[in-house]
Amino acid sequence: MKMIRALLISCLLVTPTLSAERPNILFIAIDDQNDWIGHLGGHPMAKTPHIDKLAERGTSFLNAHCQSPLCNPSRTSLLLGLRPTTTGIYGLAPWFRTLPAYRDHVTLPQYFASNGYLTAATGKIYHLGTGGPNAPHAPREFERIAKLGGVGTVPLKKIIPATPMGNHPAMDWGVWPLDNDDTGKGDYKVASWTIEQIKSAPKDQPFFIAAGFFLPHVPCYATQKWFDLYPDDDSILPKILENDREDTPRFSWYLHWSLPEPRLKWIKENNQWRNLVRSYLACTSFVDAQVGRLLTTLDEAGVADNTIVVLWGDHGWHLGEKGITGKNTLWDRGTKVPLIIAGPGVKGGQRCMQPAELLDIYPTLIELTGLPKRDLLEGISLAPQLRDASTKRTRPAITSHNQGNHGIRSEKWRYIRYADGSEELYDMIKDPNEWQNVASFPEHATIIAEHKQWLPKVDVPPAPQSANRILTYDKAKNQATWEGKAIPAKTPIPE
Ligand SMILES: [Ca+2]
Ligand SMILES: [Ca+2]
Repeated sequence: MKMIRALLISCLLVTPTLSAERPNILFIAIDDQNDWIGHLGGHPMAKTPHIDKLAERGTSFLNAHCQSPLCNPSRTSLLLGLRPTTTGIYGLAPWFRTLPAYRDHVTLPQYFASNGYLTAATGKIYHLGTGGPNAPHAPREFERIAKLGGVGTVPLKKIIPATPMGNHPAMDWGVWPLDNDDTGKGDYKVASWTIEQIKSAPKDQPFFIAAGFFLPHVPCYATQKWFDLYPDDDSILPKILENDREDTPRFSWYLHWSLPEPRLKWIKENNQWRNLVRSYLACTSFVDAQVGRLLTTLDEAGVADNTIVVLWGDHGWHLGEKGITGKNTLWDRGTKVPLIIAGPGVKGGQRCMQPAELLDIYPTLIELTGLPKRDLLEGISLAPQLRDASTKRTRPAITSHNQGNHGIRSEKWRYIRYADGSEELYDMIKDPNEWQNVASFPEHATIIAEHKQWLPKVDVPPAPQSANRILTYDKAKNQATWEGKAIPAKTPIPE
């Protein structure tokens, strides 16, 4: 009997981390958030004290990039652990569960649920919030969900003048609501529900709780107090180069050929540039405050030391740079995202300059929590960088926007190759704004050859039912097609 007890005790001692001892995960997504975050330095005036504090106690990746510069494909890639070039999901549709190959694919939260975690989510985690329709009897994306989020209260009519390409209702920004009350905003409610989930989480089970914030996605409305953080003059505008697109290929325009997001020309002519920039920054600061509410709750609930916090944005956003507003580009402004990881197993106060991908989050969380490894994930765990930020990563960050168009971002360079073979190359140390395309300089031939090796080997056409922001290219006919309509070769670029 004694021997059996001794055996039992020794078994217990070597048993891998018991489920209840595994760290919790707080998973925070911010929609359309570029690197205009205080410590990331994308905008010198950006005020995000709570996100910066999170970065201080964790590791922040200053060279992190999405796998696709658009909501649905970026989020699908992160949550499946697969590149858009593998799944063929490049547009706002389809919802991946409608494709037979991914109907039963175990997503990141499902993997944690199947390993003993309580999973809960609200707001925008998937492009369809907390998930879309699942196959009968298939597990949901999260066990507990609340359909909250989005912009929340909106004015009766748009604040800004009618915008080109159909005056889309989302193309709006400014001070709203006027009574300075934030509690009617979708993101405020997302934070409040998440706080309740953290407080009421069982003590004998680890949690994976996800909060998906909508702002600063358009329409970017914020109350006056967030605007007051920023000067109402032109010092707020990002630095741009006039005629910056003179040295970018015509094909670069095809990636955002015809969209409701206004071009810089319209923004300037309608005196909306400063308003848009301030609105975006005001929304960023408001969301930062909601992140702060969540972090305070971790402390108050006594779980901060045993919770891994991951904060990420799904892609960047242009606010006049390269003559446009919005997403759908392969430059840093369109691909670079905040990515911060803090908590057990992560060294604090680190800034990592190594290229990182949102795709890496899935394997990273598996490694940090000690769950069994999963095959077929295309990301690479960031755990080595979370211990020592200077640890080299051989693979650059790769972003794809529809089949054949890829951006390759290494520590020093950005290389872009479009489906028609046209190219861009930027020296990101000397030219961080990507103003001078040096792809045609003979001395860079070796650099281009090195980066070309990383173009995806698997690069499938759009999946069935693909729609919205789909670009295809017929090489034999040299014909590009945007959202089902052929783009005539010499037609002027839409303004
Ligand atoms: Ca987005
Ligand atoms: Ca240029």
